[in-house]
Amino acid sequence: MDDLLVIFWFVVFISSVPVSADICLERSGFFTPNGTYDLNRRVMLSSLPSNVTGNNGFYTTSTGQVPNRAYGLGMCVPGTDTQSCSDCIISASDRLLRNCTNQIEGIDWRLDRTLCLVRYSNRSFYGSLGTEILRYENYTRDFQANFTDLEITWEALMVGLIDEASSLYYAAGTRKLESSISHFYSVVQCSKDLSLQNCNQCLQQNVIEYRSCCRGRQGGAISRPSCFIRWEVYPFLGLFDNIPPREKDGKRVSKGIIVAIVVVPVLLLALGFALYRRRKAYRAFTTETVDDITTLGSLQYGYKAIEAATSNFHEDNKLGHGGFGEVYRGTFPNGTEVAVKRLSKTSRQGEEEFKNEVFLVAKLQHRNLVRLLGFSVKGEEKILVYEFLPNRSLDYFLFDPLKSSQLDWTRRYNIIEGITRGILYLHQDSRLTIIHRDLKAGNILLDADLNPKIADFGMARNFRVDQTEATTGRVVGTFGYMPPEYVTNGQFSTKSDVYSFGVLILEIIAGKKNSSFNEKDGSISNLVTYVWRLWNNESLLEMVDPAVEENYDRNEVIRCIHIGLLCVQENPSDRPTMSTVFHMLTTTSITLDLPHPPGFVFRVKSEANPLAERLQTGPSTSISITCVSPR
Ligand SMILES: *[C@@H]1O[C@H](CO)[C@@H](O)[C@H](O)[C@H]1NC(C)=O
Ligand SMILES: *[C@@H]1O[C@H](CO)[C@@H](O)[C@H](O)[C@H]1NC(C)=O
Ligand SMILES: *[C@@H]1O[C@H](CO)[C@@H](O)[C@H](O)[C@H]1NC(C)=O
Ligand SMILES: *[C@@H]1O[C@H](CO)[C@@H](O)[C@H](O)[C@H]1NC(C)=O
Ligand SMILES: *[C@@H]1O[C@H](CO)[C@@H](O)[C@H](O)[C@H]1NC(C)=O
Ligand SMILES: CC(=O)N[C@H]1CO[C@H](CO)[C@@H](O)[C@@H]1O
Repeated sequence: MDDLLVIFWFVVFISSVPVSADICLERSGFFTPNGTYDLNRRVMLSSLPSNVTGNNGFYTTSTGQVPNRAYGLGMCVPGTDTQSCSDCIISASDRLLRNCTNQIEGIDWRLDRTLCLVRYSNRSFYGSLGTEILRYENYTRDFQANFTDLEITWEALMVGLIDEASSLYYAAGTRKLESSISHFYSVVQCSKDLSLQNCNQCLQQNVIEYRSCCRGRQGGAISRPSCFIRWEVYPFLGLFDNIPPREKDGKRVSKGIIVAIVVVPVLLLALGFALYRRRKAYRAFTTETVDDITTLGSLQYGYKAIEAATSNFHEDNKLGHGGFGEVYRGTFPNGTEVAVKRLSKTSRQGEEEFKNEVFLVAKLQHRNLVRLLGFSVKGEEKILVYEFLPNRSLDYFLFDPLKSSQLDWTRRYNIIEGITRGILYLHQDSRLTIIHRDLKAGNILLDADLNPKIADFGMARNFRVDQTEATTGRVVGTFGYMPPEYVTNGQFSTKSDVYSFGVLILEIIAGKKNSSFNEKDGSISNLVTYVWRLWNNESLLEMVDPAVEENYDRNEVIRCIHIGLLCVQENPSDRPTMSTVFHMLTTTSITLDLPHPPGFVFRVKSEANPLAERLQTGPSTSISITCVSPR
């Protein structure tokens, strides 16, 4: 019975012609501006932000008396923090008020730091399935990839997400293409006033719409009054932070089934969906549930427990010296291993400020960032507890003649891509703009499978989105990775991280440190300059680490070096943003600009300790630095 119903719905849908109504629905009629209905609508919309955030992200309400009563609905995707949800609802309401000056009904699926929905009408629409298309965005760029692979991947991802949304109203997930390193990222959401069955139907209609409007497109969105989908080839809006990719899991669903879904006509497809819903085979796609907002209390570790785990900070447990203090290995009684960072006591940060910062950083979760598990404070002593990664850091492999051969080109490429994703998340997708300020091989940790995870982020300072550049009186960073504008003027922005990232790419390819690189004849004393000279001589591949052997895709390597050179350009505004870098890496059809000469920095003198690489803050550090740009 269920199955027949689904097919029925598909037939109904196919015969209906989509109407593109955007956000103001004209079919419901018009009202007189400044009249009673308009007033009720405004009052109702202004009450939504607080009521939606106060009610778990979903709220319906109405204001005024029939016939001028205004009905409303507001919703944010699960896991959105209060501020972002409230901002998004306000932004959607504002747009509705601005654009729908006299339309009785309006609906806005808004993407503004998160995904939310605001809807108003003069009738009670709750529970009824609205299937006309409000809008579809059909991004102009075609995907330059194996088309079959692309279709199979897209549909398999959607099938899994729709199945999941059929019990939760919402799902976000990602799936890798077989034939490329790109992933599809997608979010599907139903309005929560619907029945789950209607939710399923509405979303399936979007899949069908996709086939007529948007096949082969890199990104797009389809909205109806009752549901919404969007997909991209990059993670957007921080909605994927806690979601593992599906490439491995996906294999459990037989390829034959997926191919059938792509090829067979729509009716069979509907049947397929219905049957699949029965079989629990789809659990293969289920994503992990998103963490709820962690409370500060649950992040706090007892100081005694930390002391015990590290045998009272015993030398034998010392892992090294990180950005702001010493790092120890700790083992809790249940066997859990952690990395414990004992912050230098010189930091003048107060306890409240420290806790706030920990709270913010603990919310940054991404598979390419080292996870902060918690903290501990006792008097002057401040401690951070991180996940423990067994494979130490990238520099340990990269600059060691014996270990570097473990990093073949595929691994190095995977590391470059992972670092890109991690920084992109910090810069743009984490709801705060976080500038790392000390990206370097030593701050890239490797997990058991040699996947990169960025360490030491976020504790320095964080920024609201509107604050993209700031100046600092103190220079914190590492020689060889610092961009010229930072060293000379103390200016830093996301483009400073891009510079350090460029150096890092070149180091990963060359297997050599930028700062201690020397040409045999002594003419060149850093890697960036050397690569720049090879670029001009068109002999780029000479720089590739001999440990990689001949086992690599020449075009891929050249493209990475090219991207590296674009990132280290002297003028920050010439450097690409991390999202551009990500696109350049994942979409080979994008033509890259020619790089301008790099800006770089070298040390003229440093008396105290010529080998000291780190320039930590402190009254005794005196530096003298010159910036030159080679011609
Ligand atoms: C509605 O009221 C606003 C301010 O009260 C006024 O500026 C606007 O002209 C009015 N619009 C109409 C159509 O009366
Ligand atoms: C809102 O109205 C403006 C001006 O009429 C228009 O340019 C814009 O596309 C509209 N936006 C939406 C989402 O309807
Ligand atoms: C909503 O407004 C339209 C157009 O004025 C009207 O025909 C309809 O009856 C109204 N609906 C309700 C429930 O008042
Ligand atoms: C495209 O991908 C499919 C499925 O992954 C594969 O069977 C086919 O050989 C690929 N075709 C090309 C031209 O790479
Ligand atoms: C969307 O893209 C397809 C090509 O894939 C094109 O045929 C269609 O006209 C586009 N639709 C819109 C609304 O741009
Ligand atoms: C249930 C609920 O939270 N209602 C609130 C909705 O918003 C208005 C105005 O902000 C409040 O007065 C209500 O208490």
